[in-house]
Amino acid sequence: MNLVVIGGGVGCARFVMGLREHVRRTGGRDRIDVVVNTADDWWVSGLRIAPDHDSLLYALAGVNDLTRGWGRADESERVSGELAAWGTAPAWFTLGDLDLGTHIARTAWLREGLSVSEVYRRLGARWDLGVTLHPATDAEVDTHVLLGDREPIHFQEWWVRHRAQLPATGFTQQGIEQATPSPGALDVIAAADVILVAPSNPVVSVGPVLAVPGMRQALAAASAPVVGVSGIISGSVVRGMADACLAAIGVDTSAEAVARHYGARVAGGLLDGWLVDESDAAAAAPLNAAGISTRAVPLWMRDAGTSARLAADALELADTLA
Ligand code: FO1
Repeated sequence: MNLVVIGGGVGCARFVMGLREHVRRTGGRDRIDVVVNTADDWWVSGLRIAPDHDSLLYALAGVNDLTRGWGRADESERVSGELAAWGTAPAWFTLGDLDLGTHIARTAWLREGLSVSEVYRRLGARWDLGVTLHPATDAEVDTHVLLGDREPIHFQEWWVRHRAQLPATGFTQQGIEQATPSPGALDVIAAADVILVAPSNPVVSVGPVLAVPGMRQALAAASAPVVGVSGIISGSVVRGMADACLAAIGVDTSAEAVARHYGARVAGGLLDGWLVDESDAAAAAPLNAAGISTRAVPLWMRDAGTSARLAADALELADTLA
């Protein structure tokens, strides 16, 4: 089967690794494509940083820093100190030496005129990922955070420098009106047998993918069922600061509220199905009534086994909806 995942960042990486493990355990005949959020991306010291992509790339390649959740394992930071000394990169944004290798290669290819899609292909070709990564769009659509009467700031500054503690009133992706979905994203969505929405940040990782003009239409027109996985368990985010993002757009931090935020496909929204943790089983009845077929399963991804089990649960729900 053709399996497509929408998302980006650490939660998506864990989920995709679980899906890859499930595919391997069941004969390895299924194809996995990921439509990756690019709105986290940022220009620093003349280099293009792509956090949601690089978290997936490094995790699937097995070279990721397991504790921080971003960047490379066995990292050093000699160059980062120099960039801070020259003042071309903020001291609060750590760029590891190995990580800089990726940013330099990516920027070199972009300067040669390659598309982001082509850059993804070249970066992924170095390792046997078992998964194909596609940018949601080849256009630059950086998320900026609205801060009421203050000037908006880039998402990375809000997230890293201010730890999402500056009260935000909203998020915009600059330039998104001119963006179109990447050719790869449209192709894999149209050919999908199942579309899975990863337990990523609904606002700054999944939201910007859906905000690309034409993306919602492509997903609505797809013949595949669309099943999402909650990144919130018992009212708390599993990791990251999605609660600050959800609060900024007036959505409660709950598995039920996020599903309603995505909307039922039968009512013009995104979801046919939704997985919540067993501790949130009470959300199933109201969401089923709203047209989102909801199941309560263990959502914690602790290791390859639990992640593969979660992926299998999502595919089983999709199978009932196909
Ligand atoms: N997150 C931090 O909290 N501190 C950092 O210094 C930092 C550097 C960094 C460098 C490259 C990269 O790809 C990601 C990096 N991140 C850092 C993570 C990143 O800011 C966020 O995890 C994502 O953008 C959120 O989805």
